[in-house]
Amino acid sequence: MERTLIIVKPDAVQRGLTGEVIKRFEQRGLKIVGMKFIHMTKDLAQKHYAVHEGKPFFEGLVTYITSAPVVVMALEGNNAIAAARKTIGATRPTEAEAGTIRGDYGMEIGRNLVHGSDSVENGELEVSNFFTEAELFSWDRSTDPWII
Ligand code: RTP
Ligand code: MG
Repeated sequence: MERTLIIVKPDAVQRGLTGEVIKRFEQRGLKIVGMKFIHMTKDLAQKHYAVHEGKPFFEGLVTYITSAPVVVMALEGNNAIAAARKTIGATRPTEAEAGTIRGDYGMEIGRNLVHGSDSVENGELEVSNFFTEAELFSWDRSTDPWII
């Protein structure tokens, strides 16, 4: 069972799209195992996006993601990484398919609404960077046998 870290980025929160974004993951069948509303510190943002350090967009990316509160979620499911990234759409919203979050609501690469982990390893690492064990919950969707 994979875990992915989702961030509902500041632009999505400020545009009132938080519920819409959460709804899409929930309806897809991904299970919420952790969720909270936080204002990311610069340290956490630099750690989260460390792989992009030194790139021309890095400073702007850190400024954007720390500019206002975000919703962070740990989602669980079979192939959760790939499923979430399909639901999110391509990094550049103008290249994202209609029907994806970025394809339906985005226009700018620097304001692309949502983050999802890009590998199983990064999913585990990112979830542990944002959540303590006590903030993560294991629970059964016993009323719905169709989604595992
Ligand atoms: P994310 O990590 O935020 O989920 O996005 P991603 O995997 O689709 O894209 P990634 O390559 O990891 O880039 C991280 C974020 O950096 C910004 N970016 N700007 N101006 C540019 O060329 C550029 N490239 C990337 C985007 O906001 C992207 O989400
Ligand atoms: Mg990424």
